Amino acid sequence: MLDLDALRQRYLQVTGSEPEGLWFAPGRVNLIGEHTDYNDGFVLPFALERKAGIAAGRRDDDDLVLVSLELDDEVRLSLDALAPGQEGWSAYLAGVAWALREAGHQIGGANLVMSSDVPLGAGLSSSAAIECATVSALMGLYDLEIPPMDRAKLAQVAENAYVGAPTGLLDQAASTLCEAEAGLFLDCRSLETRQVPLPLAEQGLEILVLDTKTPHSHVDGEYGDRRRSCEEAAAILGVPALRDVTDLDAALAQLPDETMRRRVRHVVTENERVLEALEVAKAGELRSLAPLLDASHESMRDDYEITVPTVDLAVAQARRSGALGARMTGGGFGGCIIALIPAGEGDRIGQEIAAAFAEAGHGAPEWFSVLPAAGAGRLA
Ligand code: GAF
Repeated sequence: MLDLDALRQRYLQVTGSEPEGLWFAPGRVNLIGEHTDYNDGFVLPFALERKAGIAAGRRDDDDLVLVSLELDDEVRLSLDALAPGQEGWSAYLAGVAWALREAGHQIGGANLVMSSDVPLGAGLSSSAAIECATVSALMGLYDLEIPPMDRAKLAQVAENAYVGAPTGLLDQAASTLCEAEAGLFLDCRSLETRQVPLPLAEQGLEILVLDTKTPHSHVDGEYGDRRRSCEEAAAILGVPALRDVTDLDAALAQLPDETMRRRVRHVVTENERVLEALEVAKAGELRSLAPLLDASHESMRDDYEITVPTVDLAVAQARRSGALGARMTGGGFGGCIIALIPAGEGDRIGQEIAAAFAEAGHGAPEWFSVLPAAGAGRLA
C-alpha cells in the first residue's frame, strides 16, 4: 500500500511547502495478448491496486526536482537540459517532461516526489506506472488537456525515445485507460478500446499473481530481438505487420528459418487467443479463459521462447495445485505469472509453488491476489 502521509511528509521536507496535489497510475497484469502490441495486434490487460504515486507542485524556475521515496534519492535537472539516453530511475519522470515539451505542451519546473508499490522488474509495468503518474501530475499542475490515449502515447514516447526501451503501447494504455472491475481490450492498430467486465469475485474466482523474483529488463537485447524478428518476418511476407497474417500455414511456408516461423506462430495464434478471450469474457464465462491462458503460456515457452525455468515451474506447479489456467504475464525472461484460481485458494497455491521452488533450489517467490482496479488519476 502506498503511504500517502509519507509522500506528503517527504514533499514538505524537500520543498518546505505542501504539494499542490497527489496523482497516481497503476501497474497492470496482462490477462492475455503478449508481444502482440508492437505487431499491431490485440491485448487484454487490467490495472492493479498497486500503483506509483506522485506528490507534486510547480516551481518558479525551469528545474525538475525528482525524489524517490524508496531509493531515498534526489535528482535535479533543468528542463532545457533534458536529453534522451538518461539513465536511472529519474529518466522515467524526466522522459515524460521531455515528451510533453517535444509534443508542444507548455510546462515549467516541478517538484515530483514519488513512491511506488509496484514490484520493480517483475513484468507488472512498474515503469509505465511511473511514467503515467508523471503525465497525470504534470497535466494537473499545468492545466493541460490531453485525451487519455494521447497521454498513454506520450508516456510510451518517454519509454521508447528517452529511456530507450523499444516497447509497445500495452503498459501505458493499461495504466492510463483501465477501469475498475474490467479488462481493457485494445486494438493496437486502430487504438479502439473496449472495457470488458471481469466479474471474477461473482464467479468464485480470483487471479493470483506470483512474482518469481527472476528480474527482467526491456532495455536488454532479447525484447528488441523478438521485435526485430517480427518486423523482418512481416517484410518477407509483404504485410505491414504480423497482425495482417490471415493464413498462418501459407505464411509459415514462406519463411526462411524455423526460429522465425516459431515467432510468427506465437504472434498470430496469440492474437487469435485474445479475440477468443474477448468473446469468452463477453459471454460472462470467465472459467473458459483457463485453456486460453494455458495455450498462451505454451506458445510463449515453445514458440516465442521468452520464458525461463522459474516461470515455467511456477506455471506447472500452479496447475498441479489446482489453478484452472496459468501463464507468464508481461515481457518475459522472468517476472510474474498469473493463475486463474478458485477464490480463497491463493495462499495455499502460493505456498505449494514456494515449496516447489525450494526443492528446485530457487529463491522464494512472492504472491498476492488481485482484482481489476482503476487507471491513472488524482489521489488528493
Ligand atoms: C512489455 C512491453 F512494455 C509491452 O509493450 C509488451 O510488448 C509486453 O512486454 C509484452 O506483451 O511489457
